[in-house]
Amino acid sequence: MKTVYILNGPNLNLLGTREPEVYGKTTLAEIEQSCRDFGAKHGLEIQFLQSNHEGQLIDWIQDAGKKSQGILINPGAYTHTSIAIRDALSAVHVPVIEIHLSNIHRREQFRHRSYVSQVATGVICGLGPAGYVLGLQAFAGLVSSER
Ligand code: CA2
Repeated sequence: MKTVYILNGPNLNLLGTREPEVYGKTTLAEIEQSCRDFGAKHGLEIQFLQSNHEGQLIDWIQDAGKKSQGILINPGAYTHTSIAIRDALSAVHVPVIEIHLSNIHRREQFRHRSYVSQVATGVICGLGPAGYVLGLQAFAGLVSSER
């Protein structure tokens, strides 16, 4: 079975509990469930993880490089600040999809720059929780076309 790591960065554990006008009412647990449902139907094993810590995310990216066929990552605010996460993603030899719930290009200027996009295979943003499953759909194609 093919494995996809779905990594979530800082504060995404708060989804659905605060700022629903920006991020909606869906919780991260509900997003995880829809990813697991999709994975079960399409033969993907899902490793769904969230951390508020940069180093932990980097450790998981390195694990994913060894143990998975793809990474779907919402790096949260580290998107806009972390060269370390960018370098970790750059070092793995699996496709990477960057995802954001909100359209970062419609928001504050400081969110327009992503260090991750340059090393991502693709980027999904602004489509809310549905973006996660869309990312997995892309992976189902990307993964099977590469093996
Ligand atoms: O739109 C996205 O998915 C973001 O990655 C979310 C990050 C933000 O820093 C990025 O610019 C765009 C923030 C995640 C924080 O999520 C919260 C959820 C509820 C309440 C507070 C924060």
